[in-house]
Order: sequence, then structure tokens, then C-alpha cells
Amino acid sequence: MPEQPQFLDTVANPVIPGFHPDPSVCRVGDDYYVVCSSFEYFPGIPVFHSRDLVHWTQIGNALDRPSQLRLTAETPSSGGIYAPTLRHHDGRFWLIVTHVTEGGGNMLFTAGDPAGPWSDPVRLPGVPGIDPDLAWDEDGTCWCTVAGVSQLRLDPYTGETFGPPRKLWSGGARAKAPEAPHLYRVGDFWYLLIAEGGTERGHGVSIARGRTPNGPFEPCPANPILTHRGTDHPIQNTGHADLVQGPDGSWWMLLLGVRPRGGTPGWHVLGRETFLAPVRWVDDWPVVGEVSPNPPAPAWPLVPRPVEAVRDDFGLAELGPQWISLRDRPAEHCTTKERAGWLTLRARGGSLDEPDVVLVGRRQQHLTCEVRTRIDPAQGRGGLAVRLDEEHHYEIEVSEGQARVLSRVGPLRTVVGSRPVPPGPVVLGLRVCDPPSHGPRTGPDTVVFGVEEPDGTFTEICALDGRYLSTEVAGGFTGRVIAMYASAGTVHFDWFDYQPLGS
Ligand code: 6LW
Repeated sequence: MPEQPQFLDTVANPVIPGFHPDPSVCRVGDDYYVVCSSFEYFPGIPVFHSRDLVHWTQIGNALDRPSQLRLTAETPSSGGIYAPTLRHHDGRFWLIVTHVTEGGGNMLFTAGDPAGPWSDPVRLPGVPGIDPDLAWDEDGTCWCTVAGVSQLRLDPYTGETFGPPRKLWSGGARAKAPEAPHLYRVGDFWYLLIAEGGTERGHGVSIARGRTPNGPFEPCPANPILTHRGTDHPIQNTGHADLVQGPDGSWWMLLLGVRPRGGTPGWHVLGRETFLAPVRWVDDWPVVGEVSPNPPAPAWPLVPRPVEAVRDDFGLAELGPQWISLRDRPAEHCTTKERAGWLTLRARGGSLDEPDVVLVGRRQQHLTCEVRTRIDPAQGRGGLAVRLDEEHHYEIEVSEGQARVLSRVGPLRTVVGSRPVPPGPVVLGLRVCDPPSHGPRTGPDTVVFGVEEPDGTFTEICALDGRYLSTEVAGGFTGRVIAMYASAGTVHFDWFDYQPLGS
């Protein structure tokens, strides 16, 4: 068992909270950039910027137009966009990613500025599988390494591949799912970093090294160099990592992890989040979780991230990059231009059970939070939802003078409470709180729904156990998204307010 990276416990982690898995990082000068997977959501591939690896600001989404990304009703939840790799080479940013659904495959994009615009895709029909990595050797040859783990040569400008993929390494003797490869030149060696054990509780990170980018590779004797499997660490499923060197020579790992809560078996509801850990090199192998004494690691990673409340008054023509929709976002179904200062959503299918429901949401990023929105249902029907996928969501919706709370868990759809509301705009609210008790069968949290009275007081309609909106119940690769939606006609939202509660 490797040493426990206590660093992950620090107040700074997770550095990118909420459903932001499979981080890939690169640095140019003093600037770091991270990209993450986005699955069935559009726009796809959030792009973050930081100067210190702790405080990250989303600067865009790499795939923000249909010519780059088409997600249809055929793309299931947790299908779509998996595990990008971000690199900087030859003065440009390169992004390689898999669209796992039929007709997708591996694709490569480039940009001068990671905030965008990113190019249209170069399709890579010769690159099989998932989790593609890009690395260039000294003579400029580009190597693409994929889960499995195998490798082929690639012309990144044309997408042409040369020869069949060659098997490089399959990780530890009995570990499943050798995936998420990243290849780096550090000193005299080429390092092949992978995840193994699957993205659940058995997840871990292993590494091998060789004298060329094509191997042969010698596994690190200390593998897995990072795992929390079988521990009682509050951060679990740690794996799918990428390495980056700071301008001061220090080394860091970005990785995914989850925060299960409640009794047994523990439920995580925010999806897989991005964590940061320091790396020290000993005998030409990376050791994760220790702050390097030489050069000394700066003190900044221990500074907590500010807890920021977010309110959007929908006063801008374009939505900010944190807002995501399901599969696509055509202007005729979602606009801030129709009614000044309001977000207008025009329903297309029906309820949140449908793959084409019109919604605009943001990731739940805090274990406890309060969300309110002022909705004018006009002649339509819509509301505020906590969504994990089509079969796992809770929502409060309003139409014809009634606010109703609905629950969909697996095949069961229930109206769990209702209350009359006056005509015109109404403030709908939800609160994600700690569970009321602690015991072996306690859930991770409680989701409370209600409406705000004209005097500002909150009237609760019902409180629901949050476990049913967790990955351990629903399955898949995503996390909770809190969304405004339209299920019939046209509805308008005046503002949306997301307030973290200190848990
Ligand atoms: C991704 C794989 C993984 O392709 O989960 O945790 C998959 N690792 O590398 C989807 O995010």
C-alpha cells in the first residue's frame, strides 16, 4: 500500500468540485489549463485556467457548436464525450477526445487560445478505443496512446495513422481496466502513467518507464503509486491522473476522486471531482502526496478556495460557460434575447424523463447548498430539478396555479407533494442538507423542496433522501446537475441563485 497522500485532505481539495472527471492538464508559462469529460451535456469539455493549480476559473467549453459535437437522443446518459487529453505543442493547444456513441470515435481539435474558438474536428478513424493521449518525441513524431494500453503513430494535422496499434503495457498483474494513459519525457526516461482497477472503489494510478516513447516499459516497484482502495479515507475512487511541472520545477498530479457520504456502502452525489496532489521524484520514480523539499513547494496550495455564491440575472446575450444543457441547445429553445433580463426555455419533448427535455443547469459543486429561481410559467410548465440522468431526478415544477414536487427513481415516477401558488412569477427553491441522523443506513444528504412566500419565508413541500440521486444507485459516470427546465410550452426564468452552505 503506498503512503497515504494526506495532502488530499487539505481544505483546498477538491480543486475543481462537482462533476468534473478525467482531468487533463498542461502548462504554458505561468498559466495552467485543465479539461474534463462532459458526457451527454452540451456544450462539451469544460476548460479551466489557473495560475496556482488551486484556484480554477472556467474560461469556456472546447466543443460549443454543432459542427464540433452532435449529441442526439441516441446518445445515452453517460455516453458522449469521454476523457480528453490537453497538450501544448508547436505553439498550439491540442485536444484529443473520444465520442463514444455510434458515429463518433476519436477526434482531435486545436486552438491558439484554450478559451476558444477550437477548430472543427479532425476525425481519427484509425485510433481505436477510449482515453487517447498525445505525445511528441524529440524528432517531432506524434504518438497516440489509448486505453488497453496500446499505441500508434499519428499525423495530428491530417488524422492519418501509421500501422496497427501496438500493445505497450497492461498495468498490474490482476488489475482490471488499464486506461487513461499519459506519456511524458522526464529526464532520461519516458514515463507511461495509467489508471487501473476501474473507476470505482478499486481505482488507482500506476506508472512504468522506458528509454523510448514506445517502450519497453519497466513497471514502478511501488505501483500503484496512488490508490485509496480499502482505506477509510474520505476521498475514494482516486485515479485517472495527469502530471504537470510548475515553472519553479515542482511537480503536481491532477486526478479524479469522489466524496462518498452516509452509512454503508457510502453514496457520492457530486460525480467524480478533480483533486490536486504534490509529487516528488525519488530514484527517477514519482512519489505522490508529499510536498517536495527541494525545490520547496510554495505555501499556496493550502489556501482554501473561497466559497462563492453564484447568481445569474440573465442580463447578458450569451450564457456563461458554467451553464450546460442536455445534448444540444438550439436558440429557438433557449435564449436570453426574447424577454430582456430573463432566460426563456421553450419545451420540445415532455418531462425530465425524456432525452430531449429542454434544460439549462449547472453542476452541484458543494455537499450542501441552496438554490432558488424565479419562474414565470406563463401558459407553460417548467421548474427546478436535481438531475442525475433520465431515470434519476427530483424536481419542483409549476403550472396552472400549482407547484408540484416529482420524484423519478428507476421505473417509478411519483408526485410527492403539491401546493397552490398565486398566478404569475413564483420563487421555487431547493436545499441540499446534511442527513437528519447518522447510522449504518443513513443516506448521503436530504433534498428539500419548497416555494418562497411573498414575504421571503420558505415553505417546505417535502424532503427526499438524496441517495437515489447518487452514482451508487443510478450508475454511470456523471454527477448531479441542478437545472431550470421547460416541460410544456414556454417558460421564463428571471434569475437563478446558487448558494453553497458550509458543510
Ligand atoms: C474514462 C476512463 C475513466 O474514459 O472513466 O476513470 C471513463 N476513468 O478513463 C469515463 O470518464
